[in-house]
Amino acid sequence: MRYPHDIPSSEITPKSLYLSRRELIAGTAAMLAGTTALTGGSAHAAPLAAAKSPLSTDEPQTRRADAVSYNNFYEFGTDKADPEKNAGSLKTSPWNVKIDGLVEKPGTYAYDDIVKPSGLEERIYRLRCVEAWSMVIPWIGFPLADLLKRVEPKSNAKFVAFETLVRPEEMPGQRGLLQALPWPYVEGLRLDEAMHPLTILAVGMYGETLPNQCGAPIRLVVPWKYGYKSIKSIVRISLVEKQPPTSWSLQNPSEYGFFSNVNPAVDHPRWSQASERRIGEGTGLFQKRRPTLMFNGYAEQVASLYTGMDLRVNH
Ligand SMILES: Nc1nc2c(c(=O)[nH]1)N[C@H]1C(S)=C(S)[C@@H](COP(=O)(O)O)O[C@H]1N2
Ligand SMILES: [Mo]
Repeated sequence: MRYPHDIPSSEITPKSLYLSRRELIAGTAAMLAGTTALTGGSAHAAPLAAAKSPLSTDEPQTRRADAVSYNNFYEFGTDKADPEKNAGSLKTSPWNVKIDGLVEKPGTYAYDDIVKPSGLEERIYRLRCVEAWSMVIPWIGFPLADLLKRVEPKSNAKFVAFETLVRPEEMPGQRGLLQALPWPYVEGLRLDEAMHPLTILAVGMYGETLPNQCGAPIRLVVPWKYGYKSIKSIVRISLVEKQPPTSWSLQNPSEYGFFSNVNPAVDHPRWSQASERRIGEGTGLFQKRRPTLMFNGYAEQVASLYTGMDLRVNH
């Protein structure tokens, strides 16, 4: 069978069509209620203050309404509209993250103990999905390196493994017979990638805490890699010696490599990765495509991590 990830973007309903429909509905509902529409499984979205980071892109931002209604979060269903519909059931408080493996200070850390010691920053980053769409999102978070330094990786730690929550009672995509992925959703980075200043743990976007469908309460954002590396709703971070398994390469090893760096020269086996459509930019016949940039435009900052590697082999 085919999952949404297997479908080239040309086959996917133009976002603009269904978005205009649902915004019409949301807008009408809000008008009737006399309130502003702040929708989206985000019952608990609260304002979040953050300093502006100079590491941001100055490209125009994707509209919030688009960023919170067109999501990949298979724990809540495989359709782009499913996470917004279904993620309201996720309980994000209390939230603990287990940090274990090759660290001097392993433990189960409460959300506040992880987030509070770091100053939050707003970082406007591009997120580029392997399905060849992209968005520009004002994330709020802090460098993953800050957290890793606090738990003191041992010298034999070479990779960082991440895990998402497994809670079928709250995650409809984890129930039933036909499941899109093995759970938990897992991802990994090489330690130097994890320590890179562009790699952040995000706890908010658009000046508020993360809506559930975007990975509340804490998710990874690695802007030079395809979107699936940016694992959501993290409950475990392990420092390990060997390259850890990752969900998409478990599901389809021939199509998804470990590194997953955005690379216009390496096609997905069934479609090109040379160009992308920016969500919200032109619609239908007027849909624009823009050329995809090596490392999603972050080559200057990250290319040196891969010196001497053949990025076609290590894709
Ligand atoms: N736990 C979990 N994390 C996940 C996913 C998922 O299905 N489950 N999907 C990934 C994919 S394929 C993409 S493109 C991004 C999408 O992030 P967004 O919905 O905030 O745009 O989340 C990634 N993180
Ligand atoms: Mo994706």
